[in-house]
Amino acid sequence: MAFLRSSPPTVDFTAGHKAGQPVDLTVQTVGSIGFGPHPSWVSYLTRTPSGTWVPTTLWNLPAHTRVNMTILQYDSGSSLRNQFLGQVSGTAGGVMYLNGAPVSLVDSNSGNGVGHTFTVPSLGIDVPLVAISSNAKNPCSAAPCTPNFDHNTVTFSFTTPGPGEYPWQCFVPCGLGFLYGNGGPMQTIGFMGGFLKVVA
Ligand SMILES: [Cu+2]
Repeated sequence: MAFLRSSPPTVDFTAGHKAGQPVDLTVQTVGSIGFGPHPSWVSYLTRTPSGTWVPTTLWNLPAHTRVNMTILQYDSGSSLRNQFLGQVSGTAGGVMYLNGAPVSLVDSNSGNGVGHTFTVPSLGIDVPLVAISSNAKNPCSAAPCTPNFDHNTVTFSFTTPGPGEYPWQCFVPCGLGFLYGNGGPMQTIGFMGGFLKVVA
């Protein structure tokens, strides 16, 4: 019951924010978190403004503000079930940068496939996170992962809307061992989904 009642912390990106200034938001995706109540679960983690990695997917963000997002993607992947999710959408310029190169569409049936997506349905944001090879020489096995492990760096920007709570989630059924991959971490806040808590 303690677990059921508990909620992951919210990382605050509004403290000290000056109007008109962008917010830098860095997260990582890992194939297994390696600690806590579900060490084998796939997860996102968030880097706080002071540089600490926290297993959470909840963020306070200022309204009408550009968010410069970096996603460090340490997981392997597969083909998307719905190819529509391979289209980058809702980001500045309609692009993401994959290890520095602009990308607007990912064909997950070629290459390493897609590990996870960062998707905010109500804002039309979708970013497919290209996977590392399933034969990667130096995969990370427990979070927080450090950049010396194999990963892809995905960067993009978007602008927050007015105040409200906007759910986001991964749309890859990445909950291995659960029915159709959609249970466990896919249904648990702090792992493969969370909220943008946009405040005025
Ligand atoms: Cu996922």
